[in-house]
Amino acid sequence: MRIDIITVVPELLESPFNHSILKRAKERNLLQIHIHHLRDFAINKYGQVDDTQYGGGAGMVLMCEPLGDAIKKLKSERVYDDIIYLTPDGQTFHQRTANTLSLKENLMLICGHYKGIDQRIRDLYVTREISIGDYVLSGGELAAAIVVDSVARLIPGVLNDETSALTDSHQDNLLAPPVYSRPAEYEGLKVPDVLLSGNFKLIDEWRQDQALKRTEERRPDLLA
Ligand code: 6GU
Repeated sequence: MRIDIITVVPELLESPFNHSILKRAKERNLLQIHIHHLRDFAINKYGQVDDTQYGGGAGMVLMCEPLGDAIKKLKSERVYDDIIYLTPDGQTFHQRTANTLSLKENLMLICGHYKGIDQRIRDLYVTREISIGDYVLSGGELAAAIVVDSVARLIPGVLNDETSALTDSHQDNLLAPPVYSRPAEYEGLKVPDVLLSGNFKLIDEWRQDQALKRTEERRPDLLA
């Protein structure tokens, strides 16, 4: 999978993709990430990429030409399955969205800033608009990092144990059950006996039961 990200703050995206699972995905050539600085497409020598909004009101808008030029250049180089705009007024991101996106070949992510991007860029080029939740971030970059992380780990071959993504929280609308590692007793708290029993049928049942209990307690909305 190839992911192109257009941003006015490329520094924000320097680290998130260079560690742990995403680093491995890139090393195995299962994932390529290319960051594009919108300022390289500025309309003048001052690096201008934003302007005040028509009709008045506070806040700047990322203007048409730089963003349009950046998108057109990338589109001339390959076919994109989705051109995604990260925005608090987009569709809320869910595990099922991550599952869908993990099957794509080429994705383009556009990070908004200030008041967002000119509506005509959305009308002309954007095929999907994503919000990561009902709160406001300063820009789309951290949201883009979250989307990329959740999608990349689902690409076949990225996780060592292929079944491991299937047992994540949210993968079947259930939260994950509790997990334990050594020692068998810590500060007086014991690992549940069933996990030490070696009876994998019982262990499976216990985990299912715990996942259901947790979901009922913490996120009953997932069961509705
Ligand atoms: Cl995608 N962008 C911004 N700026 N704020 C957000 C968001 C995205 N999702 C939730 N809040």
